[in-house]
Amino acid sequence: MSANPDEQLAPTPLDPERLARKFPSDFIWGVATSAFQIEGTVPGDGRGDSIWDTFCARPSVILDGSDGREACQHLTRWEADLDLIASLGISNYRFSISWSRVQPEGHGAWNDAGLAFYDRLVDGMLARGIQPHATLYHWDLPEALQQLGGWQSRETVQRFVDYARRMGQLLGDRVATIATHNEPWVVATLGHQQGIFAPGLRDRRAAMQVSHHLLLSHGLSLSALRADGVPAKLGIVLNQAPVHPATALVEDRVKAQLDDGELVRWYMDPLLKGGYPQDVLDHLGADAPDVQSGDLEAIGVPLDFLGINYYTRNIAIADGTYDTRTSGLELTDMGWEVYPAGLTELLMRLQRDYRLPPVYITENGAAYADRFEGGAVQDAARVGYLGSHIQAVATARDAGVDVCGYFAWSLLDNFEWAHGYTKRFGIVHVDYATQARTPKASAFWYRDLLKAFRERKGGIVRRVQNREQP
Ligand code: IFM
Repeated sequence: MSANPDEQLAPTPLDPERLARKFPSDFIWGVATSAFQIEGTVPGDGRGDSIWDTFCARPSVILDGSDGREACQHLTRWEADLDLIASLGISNYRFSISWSRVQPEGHGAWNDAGLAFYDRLVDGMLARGIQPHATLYHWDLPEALQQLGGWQSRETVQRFVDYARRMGQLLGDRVATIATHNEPWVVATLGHQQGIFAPGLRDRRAAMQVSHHLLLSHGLSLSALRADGVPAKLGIVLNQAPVHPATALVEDRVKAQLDDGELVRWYMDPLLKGGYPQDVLDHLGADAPDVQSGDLEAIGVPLDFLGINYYTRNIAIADGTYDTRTSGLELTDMGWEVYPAGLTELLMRLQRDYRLPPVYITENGAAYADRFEGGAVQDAARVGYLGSHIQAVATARDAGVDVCGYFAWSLLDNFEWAHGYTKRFGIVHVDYATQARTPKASAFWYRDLLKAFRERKGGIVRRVQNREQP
């Protein structure tokens, strides 16, 4: 198998048996969701509002005017949802904990009903042979903390460490992994600079301070969880992509370098190289964050794993006019290019530039305008997307990148943030009127891949050998 990403532009075989043979026996396969996107609320459940509740209440910020109150009603349907995961032969489930469900104000009193929910959820997974993978923060800060300054305030860092430790006590000996943050770039940039996600600020200085506080809270939590003896593997999840200049013009190449700095190196460098990239600091000038003595050492604490979420490549163009519709590539319903070669390219680049811990692809998937017909969804495009990206992971592994697992995004159609319920990422269709779940063709294809993986003969048995622990 060639490690040349360009060769993946050719159509890839989707045959589950052929694909399954490309992965070692200890590779893990899963599906992912997040709390706000699926849980919904039940009156009297004791949960406090999060910044996403507040944000959704603003006019015109969510495409269909919806919010997270109904979502997939996972809060009451979680047992059937776990049965569904098990019935598809999926043995790893990545979920997130709603901070304001377990601690309504983000400090002070704990909500027993919320703690009990995650306690039962994790036991429910284990009873079904599903390994739990918990994420502590998937964007839903308790609104009460936002009122105190949110992630702009250094106080929130300590509140997060307290919350992480409580979750470590509750679940740390039963979950396989704990990720502190999901996609801190999104929280900082979309939430605080572009204002299109909660809390809806448009302030670059604030965004960069938030990014630093997110990373600091990650590092301090990891150290605290380790000091507490939590046995779960600990890490963080970043959204990453290769950034390609739209043209060979020097201004587009300069823009690509800067975009790469803000998306990839701004997060990877402090986590794995001990400092923020100088070119981005220079570009930010007075908007660079306040970094106190000892912060960078705290952020750089060793990771047990790094989660990478990949959906598409990024295109950089100095005048801001790039339109994916002119790319000639297949697009998903988000308007994102289907570009599996970018996943191989990204992984190989990270391997080259950093001493990586074991890597999991913690999210990968696609929204399509699925048609529910005759009681089924024939989502061949999603099967193609998943197959080509799983192949891209195999190619990166062959090139020596220690990718140990893959989680499809998402188990269920769900609340897609500013797009509301208009975009469907699930391998399982959700009828929001009835809450009926119907596995799509992609769910059956994934089930067949995992079955072939379990039963395969002559597959790879060794892991890649060149892992360098930090
Ligand atoms: O739905 C989101 C998820 O919450 C975070 N990563 C990207 C997904 C698709 O936009």
